[in-house]
Amino acid sequence: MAEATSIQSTCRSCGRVGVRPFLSLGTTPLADALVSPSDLDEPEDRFPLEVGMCPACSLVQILDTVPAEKLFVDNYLYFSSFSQELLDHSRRHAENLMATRRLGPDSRVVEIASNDGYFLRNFVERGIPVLGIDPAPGQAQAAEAVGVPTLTEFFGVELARRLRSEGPPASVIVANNVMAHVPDLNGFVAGLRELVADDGLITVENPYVRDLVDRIEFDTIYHEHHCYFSCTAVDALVRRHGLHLNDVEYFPDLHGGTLRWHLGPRSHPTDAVRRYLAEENERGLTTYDFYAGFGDRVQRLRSTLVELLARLKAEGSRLAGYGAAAKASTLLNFAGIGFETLDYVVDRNVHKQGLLMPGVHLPIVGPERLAVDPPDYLVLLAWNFQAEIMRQQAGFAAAGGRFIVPVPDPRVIESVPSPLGASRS
Ligand code: JHZ
Repeated sequence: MAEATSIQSTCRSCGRVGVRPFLSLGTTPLADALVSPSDLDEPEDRFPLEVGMCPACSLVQILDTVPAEKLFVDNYLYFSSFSQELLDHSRRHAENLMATRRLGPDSRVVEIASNDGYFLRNFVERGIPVLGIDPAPGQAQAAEAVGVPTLTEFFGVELARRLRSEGPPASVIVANNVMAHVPDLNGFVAGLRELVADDGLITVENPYVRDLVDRIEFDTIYHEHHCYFSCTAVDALVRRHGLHLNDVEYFPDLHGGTLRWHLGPRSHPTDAVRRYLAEENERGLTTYDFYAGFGDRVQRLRSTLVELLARLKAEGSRLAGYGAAAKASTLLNFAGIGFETLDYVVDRNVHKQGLLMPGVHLPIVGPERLAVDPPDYLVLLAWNFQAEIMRQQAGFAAAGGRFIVPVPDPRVIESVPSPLGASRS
C-alpha cells in the first residue's frame, strides 16, 4: 500500500481543526487508474479513503490527499462526451446563459475542467469567445480539435491573476464537477473571484451531499473528490473570497442529484437560496448527527448487494457490469466484487476499452460484447445513467437480459426510467 502524501488535519475550507470522521471505505486503488494488462505485475497504489465532516463550516471532505498530477494527468481517461444526457444538459445550460447574459462577440466564457470541449463548443458555434482550462492532455487535445482553445493547466489563484494580467475578465465562468476535485479549495475560489468581471456570473455544479447521504451514494466517494458540498458549506466558502451565493438549481437525476450554484461579486439571493439554507439547517446537514449513521447504512447496502449477486450466481446466472466509471471502482473494491461474480465490464468510452478495472482487474470491453456474449444480468455500475443506458440496451432487455441497480437499494429493475429534468426544489 502506498501512503497518501498528505493527511488533512484541518478543514479544507475554514481551516479549523476538528474534522470528525464518519465513514471509512478502507484502502482503495485510485478510481480512475485503469490498469493496462501489460502492467499486471506492477504493484498497484492503494490509499486510505476516509470521510469526515467539519462541524464549524459543515464541509464534508476526505482526510487523505493524493497529488493532483497523479489523479488527473497520468492516464486520466474520463471524457465527458460519452453521455448524450450530459451533452443535452450542457447544451441547455449554454443556451440559457447565452440568452440570460446576452453573450456576444465581446463576451468571454471560461470553463474550468473543460474536458473534451463538450460544453464550450456550444458557444464556439455562435461565435462567442471562450477559453477552456483543463490539465488532462488527451481531453485538452480533443477540445482543441472541436475548436475550443484550451490551456492545459490546473486552475487556481495564480493562473487567474496571470489571465487577468493578459486579458479581460470573464463574463461567465463555468465550473462543473471540478470544485470537489481541487486540493486547494480556497485558492480555487480566490481564483474565481480574481477572474470574473464585477458584474459577471459563475456557475458551479457538483453532486449534492444531501442526496449522497439520503440515497447512499457512497460509491461517488473516491480520492478525486476531496469535498462533498451542501449550500451551507458553499455559502461559507465563497463569502470568504468576496463572492455571494445568489441562486440554486437542482437536477435530481444528474450524477445522483446535482446542484448548480450561481455565484457573483454582487449579492442578490433568490428565495431558492434562503430555502435551501433553511432546509439544510432544519434537516441537520450542519451537524455531525446527520452523517453519523451513514457508515452503517453503507455496510448494510454492501451486504444486500453481495447477497443478491451471490444468489443469482448460485442459481447459475451469468453477470456483467455496465460502466467503467470511477464510482464503479469504489463499489467493486469496497464490496470485493471481482471475477467470481462479474465476467466483464462494458463501457463505450473507447479509451477505457482493453484496460482493467483498478484493484479487481475485471476487463473493460465495448458494448458490442453484450450482443455476442450476453450475461443474464447487467449490474448498472454507472447507475447515474440508468435511463440512458437502459434505453440504449433495449435489445439486451428484449432478448431476456435484466438490469440490476446497486444503489440505494440493490435490486433487479424492469422499466425504463424517464430522462433527466431540472427543478428548483
Ligand atoms: P460517470 C465522473 O465520475 C468523473 P464517474 C468525475 N470525477 C466526476 O466528478 C463525476 O463524473 C461527476 C460510460 N458510459 O460519468 C462512460 C457508457 O459506457 O458516471 C463512463 O466511463 N455508456 C469528473 O467516472 C461511465 O459510463 C453510456 O451510455 O463515476 C460513466 O461514468 C453512458 C451514458 C456512459 O462517472
